[in-house]
Amino acid sequence: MFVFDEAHRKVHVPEDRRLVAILRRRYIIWILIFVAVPIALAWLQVFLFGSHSAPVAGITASGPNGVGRGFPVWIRWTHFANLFFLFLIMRSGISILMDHPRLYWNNNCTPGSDWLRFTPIDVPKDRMWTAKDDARYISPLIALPGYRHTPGMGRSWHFVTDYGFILVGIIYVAMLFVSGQWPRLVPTSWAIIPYAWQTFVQYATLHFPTEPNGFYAYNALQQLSYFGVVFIMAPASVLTGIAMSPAIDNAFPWYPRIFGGRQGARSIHFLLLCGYFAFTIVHVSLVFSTGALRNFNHIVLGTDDTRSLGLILGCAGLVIVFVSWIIAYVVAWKYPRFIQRLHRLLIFPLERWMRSSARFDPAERYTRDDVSPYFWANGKMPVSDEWKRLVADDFRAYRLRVSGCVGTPIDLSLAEIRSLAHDQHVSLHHCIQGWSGIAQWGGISMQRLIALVKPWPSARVVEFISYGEGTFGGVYYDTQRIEDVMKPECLLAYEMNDAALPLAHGAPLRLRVENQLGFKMVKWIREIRFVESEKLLGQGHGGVNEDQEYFDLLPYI
Ligand SMILES: Nc1nc2c(c(=O)[nH]1)N[C@H]1C(S)=C(S)[C@@H](COP(=O)(O)O)O[C@H]1N2
Ligand SMILES: [Mo]
Repeated sequence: MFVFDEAHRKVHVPEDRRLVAILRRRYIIWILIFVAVPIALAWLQVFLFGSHSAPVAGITASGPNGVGRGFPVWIRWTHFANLFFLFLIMRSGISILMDHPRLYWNNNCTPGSDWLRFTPIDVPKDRMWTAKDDARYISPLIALPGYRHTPGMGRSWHFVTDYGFILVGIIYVAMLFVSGQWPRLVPTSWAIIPYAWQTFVQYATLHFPTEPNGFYAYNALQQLSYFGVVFIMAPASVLTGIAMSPAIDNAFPWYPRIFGGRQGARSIHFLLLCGYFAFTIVHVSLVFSTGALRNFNHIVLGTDDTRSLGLILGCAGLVIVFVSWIIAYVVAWKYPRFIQRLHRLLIFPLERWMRSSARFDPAERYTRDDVSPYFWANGKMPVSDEWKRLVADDFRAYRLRVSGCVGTPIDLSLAEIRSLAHDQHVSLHHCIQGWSGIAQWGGISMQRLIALVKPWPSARVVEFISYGEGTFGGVYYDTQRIEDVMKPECLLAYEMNDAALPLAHGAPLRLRVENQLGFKMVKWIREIRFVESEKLLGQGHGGVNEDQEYFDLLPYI
């Protein structure tokens, strides 16, 4: 196991490691209805009409090309590759989920409005309780990279393996159609529904249906569930994943609404995880209970016999999958920079395109009525004496310095900044941890500030330096590319929901940059500097979170 230093142990291995799942009663009832009612109906049907063993089999055997090709090599390898990637994705997804262990159907994430949570803690009302305080511990046996508050590495792994999953999916579906094997999965007649029901009745009443030989065709329920996983669940996972992107949501507000908003998409994304998990359990149980040797030979060797070679090689494949989890764990903790860089490399073309295309400019038009009643606060309040003096004096002595590679450095009081401009917008905030919230922000747009200071052409990056500290100490700072701060809605905010910016939310000044994740929006800004490259700052990765926690440099997604 990996050994942490003191600071990391406090964050990643807390004393309180309780993990509970609390589902609202209403949803327990819904689940019972969804599970129990069909089972009850199945029993009722058998009780009233007796059990029928037909007609469960074989409707897939009569596809247009006739089926009977068995499992060619591409099915067998994509099956394995899919298993390999899907499990890494599920494991890293669980790490990310635990960083905000609550699921909602509303964009606001108001405590108490969660439909499911994985924490025993009710959000305290009498003291500050940040989203980071709320993160839960998860064992690295279950999640990648596991422990508490590891969303940076979790995301890098999740995204790197996403490419594998999507590529395998595209190859598989393309081959399915090219080879004419698609009638195995795609129903061609509505008759499949009553057939699938009959099959379900048999399973539900503990009668195993007569199986068609799975090498050539599936029973109706099996076909429908494979169809569902490949053609509904997998695309839905990708689409709901995209709906959690700050750049997409603030450029195309209609898109997350398809899924019931940003948190609806997140909840569905989670339910799909549950779906894959449930599918895997049922699938594996049936593989073993309906002739393990033959089934393994089908999918591993592509032969229809009962040698034991398929089972042996199949188990070796499972060992490879298992070893991949251990390797992923070691890489996450020993070589996190490698996986952070790989993620950056893979996503860079997409990010560069999103940055350069005006289509992805934040354009969200929420209204004052949409503002969230509760807005999670995050991060560590500054503790320095300098800061405390400023607060005591209500920021009258505050000066914002803007300097570096600029033609006209400036040094302004808060009153001067307020008198310069009052730009305003209502936007949906996305934290890397998974929560969101809508607020109205007022301040001076970065476009105006840039016009004032006239950066040199060599200045490519803007550094925002805070009075506060990072999770593991050191000054909290982050950077933006000039192109991004020139986009609409990028503000230095001094107001939130028409009132002076509250201390917890970054007084006297904080950045708003609506096409990116929350950690880029430095609060309690002390100073702004224009520089040539983020590589010159800190450890060179673009911000305190990027340096210490392996967050992404350009989190548009
Ligand atoms: N100085 C400083 N700024 C910070 C942080 C921090 O820890 N310190 N946290 C960031 C994160 S992770 C988020 S999600 C937003 C949260 O803003 P809020 O507290 O107003 O919700 O602030 C960002 N700015
Ligand atoms: Mo965040």
